[in-house]
Amino acid sequence: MRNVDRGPAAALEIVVPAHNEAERLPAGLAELCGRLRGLPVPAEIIVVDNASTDGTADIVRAWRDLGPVRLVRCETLGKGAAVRAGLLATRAPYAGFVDADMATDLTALDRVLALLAEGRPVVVGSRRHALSDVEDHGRPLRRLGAVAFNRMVRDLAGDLPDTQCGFKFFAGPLVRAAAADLRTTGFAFDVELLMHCIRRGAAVTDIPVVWHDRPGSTFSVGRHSAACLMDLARIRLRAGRRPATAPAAARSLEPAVAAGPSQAGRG
Ligand SMILES: Nc1nc2c(ncn2[C@@H]2O[C@H](COP(=O)(O)OP(=O)(O)O)[C@@H](O)[C@H]2O)c(=O)[nH]1
Ligand SMILES: [Mg+2]
Repeated sequence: MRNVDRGPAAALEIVVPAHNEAERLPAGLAELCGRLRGLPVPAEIIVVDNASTDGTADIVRAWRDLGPVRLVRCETLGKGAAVRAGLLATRAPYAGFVDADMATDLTALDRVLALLAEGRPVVVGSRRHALSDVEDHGRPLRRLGAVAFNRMVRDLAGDLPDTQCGFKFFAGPLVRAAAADLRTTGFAFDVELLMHCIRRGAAVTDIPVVWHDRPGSTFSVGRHSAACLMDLARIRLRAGRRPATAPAAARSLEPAVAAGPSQAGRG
């Protein structure tokens, strides 16, 4: 099969973890490829097929003629395991990950790139940023759970109000080192990944996002909450007594910049 001409080496690699995403992935890849074409630097996508049993891998193979997409297979189930495999396969100066449903509006990529180029080592989307525009159709239990979860992990994740947004970007060498240390395979992996970055002295910059409530979420409060709490307990045990936060401010506040055209703030 012919691959598209990849041109110059990618400055940014974006990991998309995908577990049985045959339905959502085509639209997601189309959106992401379209957005990458508008970026000021060459960028590539790495889809991590996370032990899928549907046509996820075939979709990615067919896509290689249409855009700069690589396929990595990860047999260990869990978003954390998939993101880790993808990040460890990156080589670019900047790397990050987004969810297959592209729920976070990709217009934020311009801001991400500008901040990374300025030398900010960790730039993450936050749905709880005062300037974020979050469309969330009544899932009060999940929202409440998210608030409680984020309070519990404040000391580990640099006081970030939203650790779970699937839109995080990093300096490449930093995140490859942090990913190598990552042990959490499930949904709580973001907390451990941020902790490993902060322990290396990196500040976290959170930015506003426009977030769309996309159907087909694979996270279930009922099925995944207990596992997340167990994972948190393990992260704490392994973290030991050392404070997780870097000596300097672990969270670096971004100046007030709007997330996009609509600015109905929800924090
Ligand atoms: N549930 C689940 N999702 C996974 C797994 N591995 C990778 N993923 C991916 O992790 C992302 C989770 O995003 P999503 O399903 O939209 O969950 P959300 O957090 O509710 O928006 C998707 O891209 C999934 O395909 C896994 O083992 N289980
Ligand atoms: Mg989603």
